[in-house]
Amino acid sequence: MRNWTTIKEYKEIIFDFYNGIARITINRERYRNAFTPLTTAEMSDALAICREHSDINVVVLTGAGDVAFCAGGDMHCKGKGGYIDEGGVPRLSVLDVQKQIRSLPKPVIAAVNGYAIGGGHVLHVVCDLTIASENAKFGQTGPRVGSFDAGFGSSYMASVIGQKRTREIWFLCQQYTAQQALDWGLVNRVVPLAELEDAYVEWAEKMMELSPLALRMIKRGLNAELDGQVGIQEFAGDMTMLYYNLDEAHEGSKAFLEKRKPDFSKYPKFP
Ligand code: S0N
Repeated sequence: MRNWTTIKEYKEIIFDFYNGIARITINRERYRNAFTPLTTAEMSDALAICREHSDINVVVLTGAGDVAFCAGGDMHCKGKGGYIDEGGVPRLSVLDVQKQIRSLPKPVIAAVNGYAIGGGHVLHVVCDLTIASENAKFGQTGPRVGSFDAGFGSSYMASVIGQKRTREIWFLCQQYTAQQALDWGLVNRVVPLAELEDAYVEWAEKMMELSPLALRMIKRGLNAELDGQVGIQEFAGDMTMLYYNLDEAHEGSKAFLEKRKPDFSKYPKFP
């Protein structure tokens, strides 16, 4: 038994912490952890905290209970223009959560503890690593229930498992077992449900022994290849952050403030 402590109280997610790991648990077991606009707003808030806090090294995304990871958008909220929030505004805010997961400069593990369906399936796809329990089931249902995700839910999935398999998942709307998902490279590892927490804590702790900056740059590079100008912007942002750690970067601004010509000649130019 690990002692997870609450980071912040929410209504539809649990956000807790253990030994450098922040865990976001979608807490709507009654509806197979389908997300509402409030759930996604809370997830966005929690992910922003994960970005800011330097004592958080790895993030885990999972679902409450032992039946579902996430069954996608809550169809009770679906209205004209999106999922209707408490103020009556239609939203597609799970897309913001997807972007936050991909741009978070820390590894995100999806711990899939049951059904990962529809928008819930896409959530695990955009995570860096997926560990599934043996009872997990995977699939898209959009074309059956009147929705689709032609963004990361299709194009990024295709870069993970290939075009043919992605088309099969979307065009047939079938469910796949954890073993099938492992065979396709859709998940990294399958464990008994009772061992899921041990498995993601073990992987998180392994990653925490490695250079966080190295992992961050690898994530940025893998994203940049697929994300065009946005990916390059994020990659370049991190390069600028590193550059600002060099004396060379400060010579320019120091010279400006001292009203002299900058002297960059003393800084190394490696071949
Ligand atoms: C997950 C399934 C297979 C589980 O089956 P099981 O174990 O037999 O349970 P059920 O009896 O079916 O369910 C238990 C209760 O939970 C309710 N429920 C389940 N899923 C949902 C849901 N998605 N919305 C609302 N309620 C849900 C059931 O109704 C049941 O309630 P009661 O007891 O009152 O009958 C099975 O439940 C299943 O197939 N669920 C539906 C899964 C599905 O089709 N999900 C897709 C939903 N749509 C999306 O995710 C769209 C994607 C999307 O949202 C998006 C896409 C692009 C851009 C933006 C967005 C965005 O959302 O923002």
